[in-house]
Amino acid sequence: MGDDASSPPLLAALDGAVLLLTLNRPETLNSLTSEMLVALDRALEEDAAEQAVRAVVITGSGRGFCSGQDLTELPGQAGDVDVRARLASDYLPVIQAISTLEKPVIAAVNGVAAGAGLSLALACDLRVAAETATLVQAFVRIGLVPDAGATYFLPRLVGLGRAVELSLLGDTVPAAEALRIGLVNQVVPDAQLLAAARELAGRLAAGPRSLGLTKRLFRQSLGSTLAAQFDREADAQAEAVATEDFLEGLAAFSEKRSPRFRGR
Ligand code: T3D
Repeated sequence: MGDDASSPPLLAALDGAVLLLTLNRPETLNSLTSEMLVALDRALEEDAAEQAVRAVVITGSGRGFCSGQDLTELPGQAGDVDVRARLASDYLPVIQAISTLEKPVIAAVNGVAAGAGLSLALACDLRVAAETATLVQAFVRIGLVPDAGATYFLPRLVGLGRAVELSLLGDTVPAAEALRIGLVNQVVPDAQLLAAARELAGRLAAGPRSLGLTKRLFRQSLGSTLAAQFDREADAQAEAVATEDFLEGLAAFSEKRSPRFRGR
């Protein structure tokens, strides 16, 4: 299941202005194969770039969100695979695509997010978790280092001390604890996860073009100085004031009504 034509490794569905991407290898808790990563990259670079799409939700089918790299594809078991090449060719494009897409991307963490599966969730803009979901920096358990952007995003989300602790110990973090330490933004009852993620995505999808510019600014700020950020904010604001959405925002304010943003 998950790898033949009748059951592709990634499902994509458009729900209004929200693109729902479902990792679809439930028998291995949606472990990441090259085929799945290529499909995910294509969906993020092409489908998500469509004008009609204004927010993206990534989730998993079955009881897991994503168990990370498919261990049956690792070197030693599946031939002499070059890990550097695989990370550069399969993982980096996906993580970059999420990060640079100027539309909100939400991870709906329905079950365990482990290893690079957690990295995938960390790269998203917001994380909504089911109350029985768990998150684990699983790399240490098999003698690897955190990868797929985990050492970049994790300390920025939870602080260096907590990031090191989670990565050295590899302990399972329940959803409630993940919420407490800022690893996820929201925890909801399992049965309400997709509805909650869709509602949040729908709200963001109805937002102005400036959401994408805001995302860009925060991404740039991570390695920036205050002075450089002032410049970038000014550039982005110059773009924002030139949008139809800004005019609509002003009109709605003066007419005392809710704005109808169109994402441009
Ligand atoms: O070269 C490179 O690309 C390096 C890059 C590395 C990036 C990484 O992501 S490294 C980390 C890889 N992920 C892991 O190490 C996690 C492995 N999985 C687990 O530790 C556990 O499965 C979980 C903690 C995620 C969940 O545990 P549990 O008890 O809920 O489920 P389970 O019974 O262990 O798993 C269910 C099935 O999924 C099972 O198959 P079976 O026995 O029913 O036939 C299990 O083997 C399979 N599965 C789970 N994770 C993976 C997997 N199969 C392949 N690859 C997996 N990652």
